[in-house]
Amino acid sequence: MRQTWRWFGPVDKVTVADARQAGAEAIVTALHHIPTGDEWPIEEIVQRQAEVSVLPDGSPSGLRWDVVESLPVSEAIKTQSADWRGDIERYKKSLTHIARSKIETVCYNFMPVLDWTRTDLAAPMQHGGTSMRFDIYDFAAFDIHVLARPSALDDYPKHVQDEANKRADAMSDAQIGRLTSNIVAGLPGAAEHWTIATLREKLSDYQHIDATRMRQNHIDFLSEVVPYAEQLNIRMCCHPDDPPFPLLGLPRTMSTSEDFCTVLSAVDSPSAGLTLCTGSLGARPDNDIPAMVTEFAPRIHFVHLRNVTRQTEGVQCSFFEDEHLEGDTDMVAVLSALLAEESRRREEGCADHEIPMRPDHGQDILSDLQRGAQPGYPAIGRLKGLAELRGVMHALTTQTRQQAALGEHAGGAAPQEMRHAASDA
Ligand code: DNO
Repeated sequence: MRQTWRWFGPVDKVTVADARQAGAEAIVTALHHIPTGDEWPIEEIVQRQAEVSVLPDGSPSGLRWDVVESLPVSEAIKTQSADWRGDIERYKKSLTHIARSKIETVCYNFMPVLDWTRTDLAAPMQHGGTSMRFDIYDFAAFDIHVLARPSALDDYPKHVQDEANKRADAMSDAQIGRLTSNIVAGLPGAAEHWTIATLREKLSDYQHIDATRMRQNHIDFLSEVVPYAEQLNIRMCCHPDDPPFPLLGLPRTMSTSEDFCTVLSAVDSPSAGLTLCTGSLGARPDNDIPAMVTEFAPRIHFVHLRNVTRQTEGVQCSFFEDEHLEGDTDMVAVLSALLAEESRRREEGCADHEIPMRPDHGQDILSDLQRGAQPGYPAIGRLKGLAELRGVMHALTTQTRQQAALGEHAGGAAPQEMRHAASDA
């Protein structure tokens, strides 16, 4: 797999030089300063490519911009309101410019209003570092008491409401302020940043949009954009909802295998695919991620690898971002399935046989605790995650290669998947 690294551009306190030392082979970035819905001018793409390719002393970094994460989809497109058709035209123009710049993979999401959401950005871990958490009780306390959404109570079971009430009573103004800003201000990479007032307005735009309508709007968007992306040789890949369940009464429709199946079979093109994010999908007990890799294999165009530990029962749960090989997802099984898919593609001679992956998020450890990089995107925590994942990939590839060699030595035909892995060597 191609080991990539997310970089937020020149404002990022973790530099391209840091990414290189972490062993990254390519960069994932976006033109985060361009407002959602506007066209990405080719000159700006080219400029960002140049920023990726050189180090501060002017020497080449050896890295290139590999994946766009994200080309955001506007709220107008998600709700099919205002100038959504104009936004689609501008989206296509941006795709044209991205393709001309020789970038082939474009990640996006179709989450309504909020992108990824956490309640705590720096929860203390036993080892002395910090990590991000989503706490369903704190989230409900925000929804019921701070946002004061009229139908909030309908969305939480009684025991969650009771605990949320207690928490809201016990929170200081500073704690309420921090919780509110964590939820509404937008985490790194989020295309939109709200206040309580603008969030309320946005929620009202979704009054008549249920999950079925939301899914259809997504399919309509892809039906317009994907045939065009196909001509440009661009692979679009939708990031799952994070967390993978409805928030604030909004429909989240890219949370499960069934969700992906509905959309990807309605728009059945290799240019419509998914960003397999183990951390997002893993926050739901009913998502079997290794099985999802096998189910969607040819449509996986980009991979985010991280792990979460769920801390409460049920679909709407609390969780924290664990170390990359800890947590509830069997990362070895996920990587094994992904490597098998890469081997299959290689055997078939696919040009895109190597799947770009990145170590998604990281805990803040060591000097991360002083550096103050973007929440979830520290240097050392991600470097550690990438090193661990690289170790697993190396072990799996070596083992399959050795088994295949043994099989050949014994004169027997190597089983199919061994031959796949052997051809990777
Ligand atoms: C969080 C990220 C997401 C992702 C978008 C893709 O860390 O994985 O913000 O970039 O949802 O559109």
